[in-house]
Order: sequence, then structure tokens, then C-alpha cells
Amino acid sequence: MSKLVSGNHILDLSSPVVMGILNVTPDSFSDGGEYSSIETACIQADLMVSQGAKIIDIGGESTRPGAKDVSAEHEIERVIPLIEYVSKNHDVWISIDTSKPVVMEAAVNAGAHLINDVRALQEPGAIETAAKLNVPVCLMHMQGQPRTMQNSPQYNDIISDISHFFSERIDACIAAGIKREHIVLDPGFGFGKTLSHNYELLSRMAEFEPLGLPLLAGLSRKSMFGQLLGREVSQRLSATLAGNMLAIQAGAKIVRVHDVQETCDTIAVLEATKNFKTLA
Ligand code: YH5
Repeated sequence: MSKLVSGNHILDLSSPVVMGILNVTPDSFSDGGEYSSIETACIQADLMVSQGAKIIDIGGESTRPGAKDVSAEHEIERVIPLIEYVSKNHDVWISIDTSKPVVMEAAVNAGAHLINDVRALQEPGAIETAAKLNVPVCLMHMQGQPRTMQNSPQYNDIISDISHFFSERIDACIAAGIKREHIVLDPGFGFGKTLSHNYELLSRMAEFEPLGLPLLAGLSRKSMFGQLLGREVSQRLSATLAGNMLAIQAGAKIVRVHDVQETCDTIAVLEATKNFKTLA
């Protein structure tokens, strides 16, 4: 039975779990400063928990191509009040979406259970900090850097290349003192991948299972659906649900999504199909 342990908190992964995305990057429409964006995020967190999210992924830095760098101080200012709010009001796991060691430390001290790093703990000091904090970590694959990663990404064999990256990062984590049972792997849909690469990754995701670690899929509303269907971000829900269903059937244990209720419904259908004997 698959599970993650963070301190005295246990996350059961024997059936797929939903990680709700909560961004606190200030949006251009909000003129009320950061107070209102944090308040809005708290309400969103309440909603996602009520809809069945088992993890809330809190991020204060944008990794979109062309996004501005955010200072650690600003990131901390945005995410800590939210972590404190969720930690005080809900019995869910909190993950911190950051690559910065000082943000990891502040977040875990404020109640975060999991470090989600799109840079797979490769920033200076990150791996040592994660080891010291002794919480589970999600290592995501990215080819290149956010600003330029979509400029003609290339792979020899995408599964072998990413597996090789995972093995190298797992070894580095273990050498730094991170427990193997604390590691989650994520192939990083959309991060330095062409449309074809993203669909090959989805079709072959089960090939990561031999690594023996829980897999996370981050597909929600991504360009691989927009490009395929010619749909804007707000019109990608059906495609995202289909993608997440395929990822789960290929072994994903955690799906990172914006639309928690709809995702939980599709998982309930999958689970009912698996467990029909338990139904009336
Ligand atoms: C991920 O895959 N992604 S931030 C562009 C979109 C929609 C969504 C244009 N953090 C991941 O969510 N962490 C992000 O449409 C992540 N895995 C993990 N572990 C990008 C994002 C997004 C970008």
C-alpha cells in the first residue's frame, strides 16, 4: 500500500488523490493590493477542500514562460498567511510550490507537509534544506529554464531521458539524507516538451512505475490541450479530465488540478469500476 508520511500526518495513496492548485501570484485585475488576493485565495482553499482535495498546492512564483522573477521575501509574504490559514482551518496536506530554500523552510515551519519543486531541488542549498526539513518532496522534470524551455526541446527517448534524470535526482536526494519513501516523481508536462513529447509522455507514463515511487501528473488546463483543440485556458476542462483519467490509469497517484470537484467525480467513477463488488 502506497502512502506518504510527513511528521505525524499520513497521506493514503492507495487510491488517487487530488492536489488543488492555489496560486497567490498577484493578478493584474486586482487593484486592492495583496491583501485582497490572499483573502480570495483563502476562500478558494475552503472551496477546494469541501470539493475533496487532499492536498492544497500553494505557490507564489509563476513559472510561465516570460513571467517575472519573484524575490524570496515577496514569495514568503504571499504564501505564509495562506499556509497558516489552511493549516489552522483544515485537515488537508499543504504543499509549497517553490524552488527557493528560504521559502521551503518558512513554509514547512508554518505548516506545509510537502515540498513541490519544479526544479527538483537543483537550486543552491535546496536539497540540503529539504533534507533538514525532513518532509516529502516532489521532484519534477524540466528541460531547460522556464523562460526558454519551449524553444525546440529535444529528447533521445523521452521516457529513458526522464527516467535517467529521475535516477540521478533520487541518488542526489538520498546522498543528501532525504529518505526514499519521501520522494514523489513528476514528469513535468509542458516543461520543455513539444506537443508530441507531452502526448508520448502521457501514453507511456506507466513506464516510470519500475522506479517504485509515487507519480504526480500536472496536466491541468495546459497548452497541450489548448494546442490540440484550439481552446483558451478557460475551455480546457473536458480535455484535462480525459488527460488525468489516462494518467491515473497509467499509475499516477496524485493529480494536480484547478478543477477539484470535476476531477473527484471522474476518480469516483474509476474507483467504482475497480471496486464494483463493494457497491449495492
Ligand atoms: C506540474 O506540472 N506545473 S505551474 C500553464 C497552463 C496551465 C497550468 C497555459 N507547477 C506543475 O500549472 N508542479 C506548475 O496553461 C507544477 N507539476 C508540479 N509538480 C504551471 C501550471 C500551468 C501552466
